[in-house]
Amino acid sequence: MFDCVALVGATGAVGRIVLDQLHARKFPMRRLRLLASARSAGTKVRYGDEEITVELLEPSAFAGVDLVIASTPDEVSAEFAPWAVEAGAVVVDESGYWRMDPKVPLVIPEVNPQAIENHQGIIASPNCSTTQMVVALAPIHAAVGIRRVVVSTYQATSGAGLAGNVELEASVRASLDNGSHTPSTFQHPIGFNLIPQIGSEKESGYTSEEMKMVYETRKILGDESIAVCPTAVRVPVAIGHSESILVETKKPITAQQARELWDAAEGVTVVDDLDNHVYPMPRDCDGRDDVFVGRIRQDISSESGIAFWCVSDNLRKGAATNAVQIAELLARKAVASS
Ligand code: 2RA
Repeated sequence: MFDCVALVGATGAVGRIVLDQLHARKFPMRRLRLLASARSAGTKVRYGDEEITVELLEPSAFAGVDLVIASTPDEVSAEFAPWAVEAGAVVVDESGYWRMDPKVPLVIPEVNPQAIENHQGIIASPNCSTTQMVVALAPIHAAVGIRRVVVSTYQATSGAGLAGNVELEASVRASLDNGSHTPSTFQHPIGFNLIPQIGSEKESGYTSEEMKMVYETRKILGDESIAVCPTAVRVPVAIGHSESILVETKKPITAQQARELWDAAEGVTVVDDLDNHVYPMPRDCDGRDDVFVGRIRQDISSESGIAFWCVSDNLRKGAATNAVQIAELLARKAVASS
């Protein structure tokens, strides 16, 4: 049982779901505090039957806090996480700032829970597009080894926060009314459109979002030899990232064997009956915590590969749920060592 947990970023799209999850999963804590920038400090936020007033995020705010769960932009995390660690708290961080720091474990509880053992105060939760892919890849990698992954993403507008969904709605309405809407969150109008750019150019023509899928996948699976070729695309869907994934394996594997591995895997639900038009779709995965796989088939273009379709609620398993599950691992570890 934690004496005091602080949630940083409680008023954002992910923070709201972290609050719901802490309550729904009866997270073991005596007190919850909410911290945010001056813009949100003073706001009242509902937590179950309580109303909690958001306090200002400043160094002294972490006195007496055991655990921090944070969903903030990278630059905010860069500043506040050291304050929290200095005050003796453990930080579960959803931003991108700490993920590739060699001293920071990057954790998906179903995949590499053991990595939390080596934390030095900060534990990072992966990017949403990486998390769902790696949950699906992990059982295949453990069984037959993965050589290469080719992935195209279809990412929901909520990946860009509440502003992304406001912009989706405004853009769709403007298109229907034959009007125009000037985008501010995305590079182009997102209504009735697809935008093959998420993030900024990072290296060799790949974006920052795409390179996260390369580096984070290798770190979580603990295998620097895995080759990943990603294309990240923003689509006019509010919630639920989808991914078309082709995996080249070291040893051959049949579609049936892959299906059996996923059936047995924690956190994965197989939804796969093409004859009856059954496969995962964002509408059906919205509000659910699992990673859904379907359209499972052998790669007809190579000797050893599997192609599949993977969908998950980007705000849940892609962010809030994964962070709360990491916090639950820490809670179990604290009980085991007391
Ligand atoms: C996005 N992956 O969808 C990002 C959010 N972390 O924009």
